[in-house]
Amino acid sequence: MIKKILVANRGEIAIRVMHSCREMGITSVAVYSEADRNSKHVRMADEAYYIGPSASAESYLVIDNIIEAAKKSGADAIHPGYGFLSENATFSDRCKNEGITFIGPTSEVISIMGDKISARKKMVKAGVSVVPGTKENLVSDEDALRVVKEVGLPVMIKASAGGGGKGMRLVRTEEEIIPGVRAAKSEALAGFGDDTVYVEKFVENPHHIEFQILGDSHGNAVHLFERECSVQRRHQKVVEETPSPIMTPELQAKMGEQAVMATKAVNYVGAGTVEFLVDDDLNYYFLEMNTRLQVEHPITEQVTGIDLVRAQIEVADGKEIPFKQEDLHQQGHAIEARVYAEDPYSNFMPSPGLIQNISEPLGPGIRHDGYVYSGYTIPIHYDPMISKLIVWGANRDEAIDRMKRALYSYKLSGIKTNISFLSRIMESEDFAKGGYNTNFIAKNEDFLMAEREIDSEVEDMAIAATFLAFIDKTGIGTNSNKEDANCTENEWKAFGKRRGVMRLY
Ligand code: MV4
Repeated sequence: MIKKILVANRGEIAIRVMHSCREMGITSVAVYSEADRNSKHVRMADEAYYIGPSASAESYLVIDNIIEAAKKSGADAIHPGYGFLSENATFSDRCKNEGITFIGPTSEVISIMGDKISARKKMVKAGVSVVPGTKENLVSDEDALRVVKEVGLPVMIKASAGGGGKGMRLVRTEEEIIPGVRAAKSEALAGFGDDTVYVEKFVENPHHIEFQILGDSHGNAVHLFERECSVQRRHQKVVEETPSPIMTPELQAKMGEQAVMATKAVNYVGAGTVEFLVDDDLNYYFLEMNTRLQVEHPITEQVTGIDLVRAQIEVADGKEIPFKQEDLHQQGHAIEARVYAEDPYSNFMPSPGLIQNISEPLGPGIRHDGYVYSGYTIPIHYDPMISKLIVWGANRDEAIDRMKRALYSYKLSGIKTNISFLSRIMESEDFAKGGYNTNFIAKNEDFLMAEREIDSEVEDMAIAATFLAFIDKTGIGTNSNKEDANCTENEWKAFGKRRGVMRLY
């Protein structure tokens, strides 16, 4: 029986995992790097172990250090969260050899799915619809020309060791084939130390729709419906929702069945995600399988009522999935918006630093999975995601309205965030209509980039409040500091913006 879990991660996901541990009466163990001494996941855990310098490569990615902490603490299981070592076959294997339960699939399954050619082969054999293309590695230029002709232009050249958009090349014309394959190969070699590439038919304007799956060690597998993840920027998801606005009962039944087939084909034990591309005619194609808990898992939890981390722990502990497919239903609608410490108006440059004040949204249907607090300094070393704002509504319109309210009341000062950009997504017509695809952000760039107009009355009040705060803080404009008495309104505004006072509305 699992009694003590080491969480080999940081930030919001470490905290999320610990919430389930606490509810299950399981002792939690945190690990932390130098930069994370004051992080919330360390305070929240029952125990914490230092694992090295701030750089992930010297701490969260060092298998020996994590195993050493697990041994010292007497943890009987390790939850890897997402990112870091979560899809590392060597780590899964090492845990097993050390007698520690890895909360995730076996190293064999991670390896199969990590190699995109082998994943495609496995899925074809299991009867899953994959993107038309080849199974083989392209070695020579002749290979490339022949195979691309077979598949038919346009095509995507992809790195077998890649995934998530890394090492991809779009080829539209015959002249581009050889340079495209060569470029993809050298990119793959530089990025992954492996120049194996394959060809897929290019799916125009696809929707990215993924299915949550769960498998146990007794041969059971279920899906927990889909997540629409087409709102992405540079292969980084920004907003996800479930159900997908383009889903139909028929399509859901077919894709869900395929996701379960994929799960059973590899005897998958744990929570995972089967990604599909879906075109405008609702043709769907297996893309890849993620063998971890995903960032966006909460929207599935909100509409199914299932605690996915609890389920992961139970199946890792050898138990059967405690529900059947026919017991699962989607109730209402959930949306997640990822809040990043970045400046959308300066090319989304990361903006780590001191959070002067955070006041997060509350109220019915709102879930906030975060880890930062007022006075916390976001380290430069890790992902700039601050939190995930998840809303639930009885239907899609209610969920969108709720997300707007949540975003408008989210106050975060000291650093730049993408909160106003997220608000614009919620306000956009294309999002409201719901038929958007992976081109959504590019297509709506002008609208999304226009900063929210601030209601002028509220702005006046904010300026007045800011002015008072400015005087209070600096003494400028008072008798004690006559010299600066003529400071301008813009200065107050700038001061207010830095303090987050302009976000009062
Ligand atoms: C594709 C594709 C079109 N056709 N494959 C990007 C991320 C990686 N997981 C696969 N990706 C794509 N693969 C074929 N055969 C278009 C994309 C793609 C994309 C996919 C999902 C979400 C956003 C995307 C943005 C650009 C391209």
